Amino acid sequence: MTDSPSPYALAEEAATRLAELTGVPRHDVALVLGSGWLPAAEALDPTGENTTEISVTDLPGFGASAVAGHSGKVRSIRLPGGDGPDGSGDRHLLAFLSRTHYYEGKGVSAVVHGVRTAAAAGCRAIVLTNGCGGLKETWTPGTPVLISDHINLTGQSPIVGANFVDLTDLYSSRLRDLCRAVEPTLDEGVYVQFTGPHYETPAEVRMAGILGGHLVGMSTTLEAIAAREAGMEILGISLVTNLAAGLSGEPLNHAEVLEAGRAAATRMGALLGEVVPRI
Ligand code: 8IG
Repeated sequence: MTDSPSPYALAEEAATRLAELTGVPRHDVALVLGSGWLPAAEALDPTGENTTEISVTDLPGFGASAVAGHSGKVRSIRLPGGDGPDGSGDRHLLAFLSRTHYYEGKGVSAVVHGVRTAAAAGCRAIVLTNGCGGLKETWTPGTPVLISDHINLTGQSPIVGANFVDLTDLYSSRLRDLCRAVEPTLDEGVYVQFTGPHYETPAEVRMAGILGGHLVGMSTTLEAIAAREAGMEILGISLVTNLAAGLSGEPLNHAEVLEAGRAAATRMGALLGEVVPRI
Protein backbone atom coordinates (compact mmCIF):
# COMPACT_ATOMS: atom_id res chain seq x y z
CA MET A 1 0.00 0.00 0.00
CA THR A 2 1.21 3.51 -0.77
CA ASP A 3 1.14 6.22 1.89
CA SER A 4 -1.64 8.76 1.45
CA PRO A 5 -0.31 12.28 0.82
CA SER A 6 0.11 14.60 3.81
CA PRO A 7 -2.75 17.11 4.27
CA TYR A 8 -0.37 19.80 3.05
CA ALA A 9 0.53 17.90 -0.13
CA LEU A 10 -3.16 17.18 -0.77
CA ALA A 11 -3.89 20.92 -0.52
CA GLU A 12 -1.15 21.60 -3.11
CA GLU A 13 -2.83 19.11 -5.44
CA ALA A 14 -6.22 20.77 -4.89
CA ALA A 15 -4.74 24.20 -5.62
CA THR A 16 -3.20 22.98 -8.86
CA ARG A 17 -6.55 21.56 -10.00
CA LEU A 18 -8.33 24.74 -8.89
CA ALA A 19 -6.05 26.82 -11.12
CA GLU A 20 -6.77 24.50 -14.06
CA LEU A 21 -10.54 24.54 -13.58
CA THR A 22 -10.90 28.28 -12.97
CA GLY A 23 -8.18 29.48 -15.33
CA VAL A 24 -6.92 31.67 -12.48
CA PRO A 25 -3.29 30.80 -11.70
CA ARG A 26 -3.31 32.32 -8.23
CA HIS A 27 -5.88 33.68 -5.82
CA ASP A 28 -5.30 36.52 -3.37
CA VAL A 29 -7.98 36.47 -0.67
CA ALA A 30 -10.12 33.59 0.60
CA LEU A 31 -13.62 33.75 2.07
CA VAL A 32 -15.48 31.01 3.93
CA LEU A 33 -19.22 31.49 4.22
CA GLY A 34 -21.00 30.47 7.39
CA SER A 35 -24.69 29.99 8.18
CA GLY A 36 -26.72 32.88 6.88
CA TRP A 37 -23.90 34.44 4.83
CA LEU A 38 -24.67 33.25 1.29
CA PRO A 39 -27.06 36.10 0.41
CA ALA A 40 -24.44 38.62 1.55
CA ALA A 41 -21.77 37.04 -0.64
CA GLU A 42 -23.90 37.53 -3.74
CA ALA A 43 -23.17 41.24 -3.37
CA LEU A 44 -19.51 40.64 -4.27
CA ASP A 45 -20.52 40.04 -7.89
CA PRO A 46 -24.26 40.63 -8.35
CA THR A 47 -24.29 39.94 -12.11
CA GLY A 48 -22.02 36.91 -11.85
CA GLU A 49 -20.00 38.07 -14.83
CA ASN A 50 -16.73 38.04 -12.87
CA THR A 51 -17.39 34.64 -11.28
CA THR A 52 -16.44 31.06 -12.10
CA GLU A 53 -18.11 28.42 -9.92
CA ILE A 54 -16.96 24.85 -9.45
CA SER A 55 -17.89 21.97 -7.15
CA VAL A 56 -15.41 21.30 -4.38
CA THR A 57 -15.78 17.60 -5.13
CA ASP A 58 -13.91 18.26 -8.41
CA LEU A 59 -10.85 19.11 -6.28
CA PRO A 60 -8.67 16.46 -4.60
CA GLY A 61 -9.42 15.90 -0.92
CA PHE A 62 -12.97 17.27 -0.71
CA GLY A 63 -15.63 14.63 -0.06
CA ALA A 64 -19.32 15.02 -0.84
CA SER A 65 -21.20 16.96 1.84
CA ALA A 66 -23.30 14.95 4.25
CA VAL A 67 -25.68 17.86 4.80
CA ALA A 68 -28.57 17.94 2.31
CA GLY A 69 -28.71 21.25 0.48
CA HIS A 70 -25.06 22.04 1.21
CA SER A 71 -23.92 22.50 -2.33
CA GLY A 72 -20.17 22.38 -1.70
CA LYS A 73 -19.39 25.04 -4.29
CA VAL A 74 -16.41 27.32 -4.53
CA ARG A 75 -16.35 30.54 -6.53
CA SER A 76 -13.43 32.34 -8.09
CA ILE A 77 -14.40 36.03 -8.23
CA ARG A 78 -12.37 38.74 -9.95
CA LEU A 79 -12.33 41.67 -7.54
CA PRO A 80 -13.34 45.17 -8.58
CA GLY A 81 -10.77 47.91 -8.64
CA GLY A 82 -8.27 46.36 -11.03
CA ASP A 83 -4.72 46.46 -9.78
CA GLY A 84 -4.02 45.34 -6.26
CA PRO A 85 -1.97 47.36 -3.79
CA ASP A 86 1.25 46.32 -5.49
CA GLY A 87 -0.03 47.15 -8.98
CA SER A 88 0.36 43.57 -10.13
CA GLY A 89 -2.93 43.21 -12.01
CA ASP A 90 -6.37 41.80 -11.23
CA ARG A 91 -6.92 40.27 -7.82
CA HIS A 92 -9.10 37.23 -7.23
CA LEU A 93 -11.23 36.08 -4.33
CA LEU A 94 -11.67 32.39 -3.60
CA ALA A 95 -15.06 31.99 -1.90
CA PHE A 96 -16.13 28.70 -0.32
CA LEU A 97 -19.94 28.72 -0.16
CA SER A 98 -20.01 26.14 2.63
CA ARG A 99 -17.57 24.50 5.02
CA THR A 100 -16.90 21.08 6.53
CA HIS A 101 -17.80 21.13 10.21
CA TYR A 102 -15.99 19.26 12.95
CA TYR A 103 -19.26 17.58 13.96
CA GLU A 104 -19.42 15.77 10.60
CA GLY A 105 -16.83 13.41 12.00
CA LYS A 106 -14.52 13.48 8.97
CA GLY A 107 -11.58 14.57 11.08
CA VAL A 108 -9.81 17.85 11.62
CA SER A 109 -7.80 17.71 8.40
CA ALA A 110 -11.07 17.62 6.42
CA VAL A 111 -12.29 20.66 8.37
CA VAL A 112 -9.26 22.74 7.35
CA HIS A 113 -8.63 21.37 3.84
CA GLY A 114 -10.30 24.39 2.24
CA VAL A 115 -8.11 26.76 4.25
CA ARG A 116 -4.97 24.90 3.24
CA THR A 117 -6.10 24.78 -0.39
CA ALA A 118 -6.62 28.55 -0.30
CA ALA A 119 -3.13 29.04 1.11
CA ALA A 120 -1.64 26.76 -1.53
CA ALA A 121 -3.58 28.72 -4.18
CA GLY A 122 -1.74 31.88 -3.09
CA CYS A 123 -4.17 33.51 -0.65
CA ARG A 124 -2.39 35.72 1.88
CA ALA A 125 -5.55 36.58 3.81
CA ILE A 126 -8.74 34.76 4.71
CA VAL A 127 -12.13 35.97 5.86
CA LEU A 128 -13.83 33.39 8.08
CA THR A 129 -17.53 34.01 8.62
CA ASN A 130 -20.05 32.14 10.72
CA GLY A 131 -23.50 32.27 12.20
CA CYS A 132 -23.51 31.95 15.96
CA GLY A 133 -25.23 32.58 19.25
CA GLY A 134 -24.56 35.80 21.13
CA LEU A 135 -24.15 36.32 24.87
CA LYS A 136 -24.87 40.06 24.88
CA GLU A 137 -28.55 41.01 24.98
CA THR A 138 -27.84 44.08 22.82
CA TRP A 139 -26.80 41.84 19.90
CA THR A 140 -30.19 41.31 18.32
CA PRO A 141 -30.46 38.63 15.58
CA GLY A 142 -28.68 39.85 12.46
CA THR A 143 -25.93 41.76 14.29
CA PRO A 144 -22.41 41.32 12.82
CA VAL A 145 -19.58 41.08 15.38
CA LEU A 146 -15.83 41.07 14.68
CA ILE A 147 -14.01 38.14 16.28
CA SER A 148 -11.22 39.51 18.49
CA ASP A 149 -9.96 36.16 19.82
CA HIS A 150 -11.21 32.63 20.38
CA ILE A 151 -11.51 29.77 22.85
CA ASN A 152 -11.21 26.38 21.16
CA LEU A 153 -13.22 23.83 23.15
CA THR A 154 -12.88 21.03 20.60
CA GLY A 155 -9.75 19.67 22.27
CA GLN A 156 -8.22 19.38 18.80
CA SER A 157 -5.56 21.08 16.68
CA PRO A 158 -5.29 20.92 12.89
CA ILE A 159 -1.50 21.10 13.08
CA VAL A 160 0.41 17.90 12.43
CA GLY A 161 3.75 17.51 14.22
CA ALA A 162 5.74 19.66 16.65
CA ASN A 163 5.01 23.04 15.11
CA PHE A 164 4.43 25.49 17.98
CA VAL A 165 2.47 28.12 16.10
CA ASP A 166 2.00 31.50 17.80
CA LEU A 167 -1.67 32.58 18.07
CA THR A 168 -1.11 36.10 19.39
CA ASP A 169 -3.25 38.55 17.38
CA LEU A 170 -4.70 35.52 15.54
CA TYR A 171 -7.60 37.69 14.34
CA SER A 172 -5.69 40.54 12.72
CA SER A 173 -6.17 43.90 14.44
CA ARG A 174 -5.26 45.54 11.12
CA LEU A 175 -8.20 43.85 9.39
CA ARG A 176 -10.55 44.59 12.30
CA ASP A 177 -9.57 48.26 12.02
CA LEU A 178 -10.25 48.08 8.29
CA CYS A 179 -13.78 46.82 9.02
CA ARG A 180 -14.40 49.58 11.55
CA ALA A 181 -13.21 52.17 9.04
CA VAL A 182 -16.09 50.95 6.84
CA GLU A 183 -18.62 50.45 9.66
CA PRO A 184 -17.59 52.29 12.86
CA THR A 185 -20.38 50.79 15.00
CA LEU A 186 -19.10 47.21 14.65
CA ASP A 187 -18.67 45.50 18.01
CA GLU A 188 -16.16 42.73 18.72
CA GLY A 189 -16.01 39.65 20.92
CA VAL A 190 -14.37 36.35 21.82
CA TYR A 191 -15.73 33.35 19.90
CA VAL A 192 -16.08 30.03 21.70
CA GLN A 193 -16.17 26.90 19.55
CA PHE A 194 -18.17 24.00 20.92
CA THR A 195 -18.18 20.71 19.01
CA GLY A 196 -21.94 20.64 18.30
CA PRO A 197 -24.05 19.65 16.49
CA HIS A 198 -26.34 20.16 19.45
CA TYR A 199 -26.60 23.70 20.76
CA GLU A 200 -25.32 24.51 24.26
CA THR A 201 -27.20 24.04 27.46
CA PRO A 202 -27.92 27.26 29.37
CA ALA A 203 -25.24 26.19 31.89
CA GLU A 204 -22.68 25.81 29.09
CA VAL A 205 -23.56 29.28 27.82
CA ARG A 206 -22.98 30.67 31.33
CA MET A 207 -19.65 28.80 31.40
CA ALA A 208 -18.65 30.34 28.07
CA GLY A 209 -19.34 33.76 29.56
CA ILE A 210 -17.34 33.04 32.70
CA LEU A 211 -14.43 31.88 30.50
CA GLY A 212 -14.44 35.23 28.71
CA GLY A 213 -16.52 34.34 25.66
CA HIS A 214 -19.15 36.48 23.94
CA LEU A 215 -20.10 34.32 20.93
CA VAL A 216 -20.85 30.56 20.78
CA GLY A 217 -20.63 28.47 17.64
CA MET A 218 -19.47 25.26 15.97
CA SER A 219 -16.77 26.36 13.55
CA THR A 220 -13.96 28.81 12.75
CA THR A 221 -11.30 28.20 15.45
CA LEU A 222 -9.65 25.18 13.83
CA GLU A 223 -9.71 26.95 10.47
CA ALA A 224 -8.13 30.06 11.97
CA ILE A 225 -5.32 27.99 13.50
CA ALA A 226 -4.64 26.26 10.17
CA ALA A 227 -4.70 29.62 8.39
CA ARG A 228 -2.19 31.08 10.84
CA GLU A 229 0.03 28.02 10.45
CA ALA A 230 -0.07 28.67 6.69
CA GLY A 231 0.95 32.30 7.27
CA MET A 232 -2.33 33.93 6.32
CA GLU A 233 -3.79 37.07 7.85
CA ILE A 234 -7.21 36.33 9.35
CA LEU A 235 -10.42 38.29 9.60
CA GLY A 236 -13.25 36.63 11.54
CA ILE A 237 -16.80 37.95 11.39
CA SER A 238 -19.70 36.37 13.24
CA LEU A 239 -23.31 37.00 12.38
CA VAL A 240 -25.24 36.70 15.62
CA THR A 241 -28.40 34.91 14.55
CA ASN A 242 -29.79 34.10 17.97
CA LEU A 243 -29.32 34.87 21.63
CA ALA A 244 -27.35 31.94 23.12
CA ALA A 245 -29.41 29.21 24.78
CA GLY A 246 -31.19 30.17 27.97
CA LEU A 247 -30.89 33.93 27.48
CA SER A 248 -34.14 34.60 25.64
CA GLY A 249 -36.52 32.20 27.35
CA GLU A 250 -37.22 30.64 23.93
CA PRO A 251 -35.83 27.40 22.48
CA LEU A 252 -33.34 27.70 19.59
CA ASN A 253 -34.25 26.64 16.10
CA HIS A 254 -32.38 26.48 12.81
CA ALA A 255 -35.09 28.36 10.89
CA GLU A 256 -34.42 31.57 12.82
CA VAL A 257 -30.76 31.25 11.88
CA LEU A 258 -31.59 31.28 8.19
CA GLU A 259 -34.14 34.06 8.61
CA ALA A 260 -31.65 36.29 10.47
CA GLY A 261 -29.20 35.78 7.61
CA ARG A 262 -31.76 36.82 5.03
CA ALA A 263 -32.75 39.88 7.05
CA ALA A 264 -29.12 40.98 7.51
CA ALA A 265 -27.99 40.18 3.94
CA THR A 266 -27.98 43.76 2.70
CA ARG A 267 -25.89 45.05 5.60
CA MET A 268 -23.48 42.11 5.48
CA GLY A 269 -23.22 42.29 1.70
CA ALA A 270 -22.29 45.97 1.88
CA LEU A 271 -19.69 45.20 4.55
CA LEU A 272 -18.09 42.37 2.53
CA GLY A 273 -18.28 44.42 -0.66
CA GLU A 274 -16.40 47.30 0.96
CA VAL A 275 -13.90 45.31 2.99
CA VAL A 276 -12.83 42.39 0.79
CA PRO A 277 -11.38 44.44 -2.11
CA ARG A 278 -9.37 46.52 0.43
CA ILE A 279 -7.71 43.56 2.16
I1 8IG B 1 -26.33 29.98 13.73
O1 8IG B 1 -26.37 29.38 19.61
C1 8IG B 1 -25.76 29.25 15.47
N1 8IG B 1 -24.77 28.38 15.52
N2 8IG B 1 -22.92 26.39 19.26
N3 8IG B 1 -24.67 27.91 19.44
C2 8IG B 1 -23.79 27.19 18.68
N4 8IG B 1 -23.75 27.27 17.37
C3 8IG B 1 -24.62 28.12 16.80
C4 8IG B 1 -25.56 28.86 17.51
C5 8IG B 1 -25.58 28.75 18.92
N5 8IG B 1 -26.27 29.58 16.63
